Amino acid sequence: MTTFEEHVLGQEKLLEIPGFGEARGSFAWMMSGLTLAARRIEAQIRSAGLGDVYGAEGSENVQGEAQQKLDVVANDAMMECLGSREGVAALVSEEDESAVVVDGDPATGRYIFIFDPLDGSSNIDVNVNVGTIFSVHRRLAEGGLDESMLQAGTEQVMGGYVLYGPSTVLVYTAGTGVHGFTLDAASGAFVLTSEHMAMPEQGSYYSVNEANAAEWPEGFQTYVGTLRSGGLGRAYSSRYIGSLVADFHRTLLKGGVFLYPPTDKQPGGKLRLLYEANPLAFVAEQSGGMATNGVDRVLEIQPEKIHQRTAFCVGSRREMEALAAAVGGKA
Ligand code: P6P
Repeated sequence: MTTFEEHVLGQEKLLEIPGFGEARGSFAWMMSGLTLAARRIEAQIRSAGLGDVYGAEGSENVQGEAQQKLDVVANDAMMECLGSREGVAALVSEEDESAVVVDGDPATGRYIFIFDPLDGSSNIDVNVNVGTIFSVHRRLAEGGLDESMLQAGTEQVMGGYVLYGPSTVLVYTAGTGVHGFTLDAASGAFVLTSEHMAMPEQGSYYSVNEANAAEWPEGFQTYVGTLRSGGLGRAYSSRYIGSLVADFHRTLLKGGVFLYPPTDKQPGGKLRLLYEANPLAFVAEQSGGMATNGVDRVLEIQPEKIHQRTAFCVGSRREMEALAAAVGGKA
C-alpha cells in the first residue's frame, strides 16, 4: 500500500525538487496538507444532507457567483491545512480576491498553492460529483510573489485534482506521469491505485454545453458537427455533467474531448486559467493528451491576473488534432 505522501516523497527524490534536497520529506509533508484538507472536505460532502451545509451561503465570491456553504467550508479547510505547512509562501483561491501570503521569506516560503477548493459546487444540492483542483508553483528567486503566482502552466511543479464521487480519488502529476489514488475510508489514507495513467489516443465521448452552440465561433460548430456525424471514424455519445473535474476525469480514463469554447457572453472563456485549466492541462499532457484554448497550448498562456479566464479544450490526441484543424489552432 503506497500512500500519496509516500509517492510524493519518491517524486521529490526523483525530481530533486529544489529547496528540500537536504531535508528529505519536507515537500511531501507540505503536500500532506492537501490530503488532510481533502479528507475534511470529503467528510462534509458525505454528510451534507444531514447538516445545514447544503444551499447558498448568502454571499458572493470574487467571481460574483453565489457561494455555496460547502464552497466556504472547502476554502476554509484548504486555507487552514495548507496555511500551517512549512514551505508554503502563498495561497491563491478561486474564492478569495487576492492571494493570502503565508511566509514571505524566500528562504522558507518556497511554494505557491493555487486552487479551486470546490469546483462544480452548484451541483452539490443535487448530489452530483464535485472536485478540488490544485496547482503548485515554485516561488521565483527573482521578483516578488505576484510574479511567482503568474507563471505559465509549463512551470508548474505539480497539478491535479480530488474528485468526490462514489469513491474519492486524487489524481496528480509532478511531471513524471499521472498517478491516481483512492481514499481508503478505514485508514483515511489516499492509496495508490493507478500509476502512469494514459489517456486513450481516441475516445467515443464529447463533452460540451450544447445550449451555447449558437454562440460558439463557427469552427467549433463545424467540429462538433463532425463528431456527431461520425467524421472521426466512429460514433460519439455526448456526456456533460457540468462539473469540470468529473467531465475531465472521464476524459482522462475513457478518452474523447471536453470543450468550453468562447461564447458571445464570455468571449475570453468561462473557466479559470490558473486553478482549473493549467492543472488539468498538465495532467492531460502528462497522460498523452492535449489541452488548448482552441488555438494555443494552455500551458504556454502567460497569465496576467490570478482570476483570468480562458476557453478550455482538453482530450485525446485524435480529437484535439481534429479540433486544431477545424479552428485553426496549433496541434
Ligand atoms: P456551464 C461549474 O460551475 C463550472 O465552473 C465547471 O465545473 C463546469 O465545467 C462549468 O462551470 C459548467 O458551466 O456554463 O456549462 O453551466
